[in-house]
Amino acid sequence: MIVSNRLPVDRAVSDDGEASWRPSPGGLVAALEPVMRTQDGVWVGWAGVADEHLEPFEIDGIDLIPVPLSEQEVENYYEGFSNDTLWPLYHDVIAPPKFRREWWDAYVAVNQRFADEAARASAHGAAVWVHDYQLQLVPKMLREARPDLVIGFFNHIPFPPYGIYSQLPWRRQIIEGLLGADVIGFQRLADAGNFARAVRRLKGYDTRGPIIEVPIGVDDPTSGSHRHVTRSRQGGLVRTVLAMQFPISIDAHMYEEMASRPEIQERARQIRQDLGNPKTIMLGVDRLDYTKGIGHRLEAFGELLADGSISVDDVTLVQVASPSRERVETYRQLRDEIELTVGRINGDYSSISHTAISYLHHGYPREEMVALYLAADVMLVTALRDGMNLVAKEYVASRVDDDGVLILSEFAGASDELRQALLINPHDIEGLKDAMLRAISMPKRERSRRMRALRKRVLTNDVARWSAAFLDALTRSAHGDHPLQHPLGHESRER
Ligand code: GDG
Repeated sequence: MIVSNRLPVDRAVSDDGEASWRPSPGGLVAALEPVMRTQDGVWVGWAGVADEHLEPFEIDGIDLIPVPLSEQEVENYYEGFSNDTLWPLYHDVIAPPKFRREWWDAYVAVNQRFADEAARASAHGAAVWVHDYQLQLVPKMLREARPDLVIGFFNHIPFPPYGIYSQLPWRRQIIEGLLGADVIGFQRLADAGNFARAVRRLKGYDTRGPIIEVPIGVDDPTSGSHRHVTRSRQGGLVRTVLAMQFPISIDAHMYEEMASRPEIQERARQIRQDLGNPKTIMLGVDRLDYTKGIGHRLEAFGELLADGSISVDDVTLVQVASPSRERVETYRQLRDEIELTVGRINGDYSSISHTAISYLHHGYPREEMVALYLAADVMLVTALRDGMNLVAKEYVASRVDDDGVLILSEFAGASDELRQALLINPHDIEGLKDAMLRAISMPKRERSRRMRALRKRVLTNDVARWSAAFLDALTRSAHGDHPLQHPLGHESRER
């Protein structure tokens, strides 16, 4: 069973007013769709429409169980606590997090509803995989209701350093909520380390590498299960929880297959032609989010035009900024800032025949995204903080021609693996400009060499491997066997 804030569907209304459901795009969905289709799964989540009670339904072979949310809960639990408290806090307070007690109350109530729904619908001894920062209290609530379940949790976004995390007025409750899981997955080693530190500081529990020892009877009073109960060095009974990195990936073969289709390659040529066949096309693809560093990238690009290092005759930037969280004020402000900057740069440097920046505030079909990836000579991923960043991996998987240069922020989780990219610090505008110029003039041989190495990595560590590794750790944990060695072959944390 999967439990996530959103079910992997969107409601579509046809011209004659008929409503139906279609699979929706997005990071989590892109990652789990292939797993669920092959594993006879049940998915618990919100269908994305407030104030409606929906019966369970099926889509593409996956059973979906909708959890209802009222309009007020969407405001307080989702837009408020999840996206205006936790999101900025967990992304290094790039924007100031707001701490509102009524948002927290809604977060607790909604987490309880998700836990109740999952407890009701899961078979005896089932494995339940809870996802992301919106549902951090669910593992504990679920364990209390159903001690027979094996519970996994995966955090798709970073887990912040303790100095930042400790600002959260409800920092203890969240840690206790997460510790209800048997396995807690993070994107990066550093995230797992930050979590272990928070556990030590707030709860005083012992951690040994990725193993956390939770004293029995303190946080686990109702557990009738004696799975992985051992004796601690101090002699008390403890439950062990595994908290470590499971870097997420993509369905790389699907991107490869799409990029090999003649009609998508033709569309890529068409895009190049429509842009006036410039020497270099740079591309950014992001949800319009302040964590993605879109402003920093525009600043660097604008300065290169201003100082004459590049000209609109030769280089153009395509920025897809898909609409996101538009009811949250910080996101509205961001949109205004980005669009002001794009307007200024285009006003100053575009000519009648060449546009400096093609700014597209739309969502596109996946086929069009792949065509854009194929058309782009340089891909810009300049996140200020990002759990992983799937776009970087999608670009690489799509480059079946072994060409193209990836500029990648070291603050994105993907930079742990994609070492052959041009790694940058997005705050260092000079460094970013240098990387852009280097990418533009990189010889074909070096581009191919780097891209081949990147592709090998992404095609090997794909999403199937990610979910298999997580589920393997979860299954082993059900048998009281916590692996100390990372299943993907990464080294375990030093003790
Ligand atoms: C979170 C974490 C982590 C975007 N615009 C369109 C579109 N997309 C797709 C991309 C990609 C996905 O959405 C975005 O994934 P990212 O990983 O880049 O970023 P987040 O949305 O912030 O995701 C992140 C991820 O969860 C998974 O764990 O990597 O760090 O923040 O797949 O292609 N897809 C389509 N049209 C668009 O316009 N079809």
